[in-house]
Amino acid sequence: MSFLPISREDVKKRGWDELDVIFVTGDAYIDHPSFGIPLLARWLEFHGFRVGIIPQPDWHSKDAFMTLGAPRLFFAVSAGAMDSMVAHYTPARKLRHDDAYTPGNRHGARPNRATIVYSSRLREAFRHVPIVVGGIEASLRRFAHYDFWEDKVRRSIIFDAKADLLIYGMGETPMLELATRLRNGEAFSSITDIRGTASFPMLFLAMVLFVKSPLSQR
Ligand code: B12
Repeated sequence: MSFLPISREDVKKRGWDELDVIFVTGDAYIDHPSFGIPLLARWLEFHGFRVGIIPQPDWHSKDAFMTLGAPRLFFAVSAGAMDSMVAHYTPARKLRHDDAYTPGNRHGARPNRATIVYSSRLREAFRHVPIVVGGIEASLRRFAHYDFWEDKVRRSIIFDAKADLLIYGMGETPMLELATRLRNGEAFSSITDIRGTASFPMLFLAMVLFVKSPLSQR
């Protein structure tokens, strides 16, 4: 079985002119089912979707995020198998000097808070293409949450990432439903009812209701 496309040449070799879903990840592309991104990409491929992966893009500009063009359905973004802050620092806030999910065990191939950084670059490159975030970094930050690194409560990551949808926990079922419904012609903005997802409008509404409620005055 050949690797999934990571370049335009790979896309052409498969006889495709565009991709349906493009994954962006903070890990190297390791084609093994113990890694969430390749697992989900293979899962969509199995169901007939054309998928590609951009592993560990250089986040200093939008160029690396444009290597596969714009996907027909959406970008799927993850910091990797581990939270990027956990990958970079020990609980004592000391810098880790290696990274097991980077070739050569090298440190520094992903940014801090990679989900936010990658999504922002994608927004810069493709303003109107939907962005779905997932994996452990996004899942644990789906609502307002205590952030150990800044010692403060931060809002849902969906706002900082400027993403359209957040899939939390295991991604297989919600992602397949999302891709299938989009393929069948539903508009992205109307899909707010998939179990295991949190959408931008719903979270925004929840935030406004909370701010106006007596609970927030305590
Ligand atoms: C197996 C495992 C290990 C193994 C890894 C073996 C290997 N080579 O893969 C070993 C024992 C080596 C290990 C080590 C460590 N681990 Co560990 N490990 C796990 C464990 C138990 C399972 C991870 C796994 O393989 N999952 C299977 C994959 C397929 O699932 P997944 O990555 O979660 O992906 C799913 C979803 O997240 C989602 N998804 C993923 N990506 C995306 C992307 C999008 C766009 C979407 C929509 C969805 C999505 O869909 C996927 C499929 O359902 C988890 C706990 C857990 N139950 O998840 C901890 C866990 C990942 N480990 C953790 C930690 C802290 C560590 C260590 C740092 C511990 C230490 N102090 O040394 C080290 C770091 C290793 C390193 N990289 O250097 C933490 C990470 C915490 C965090 N906030 O990031 C976890 C969550 C445990 C915990 N609760 O504390 N670990």
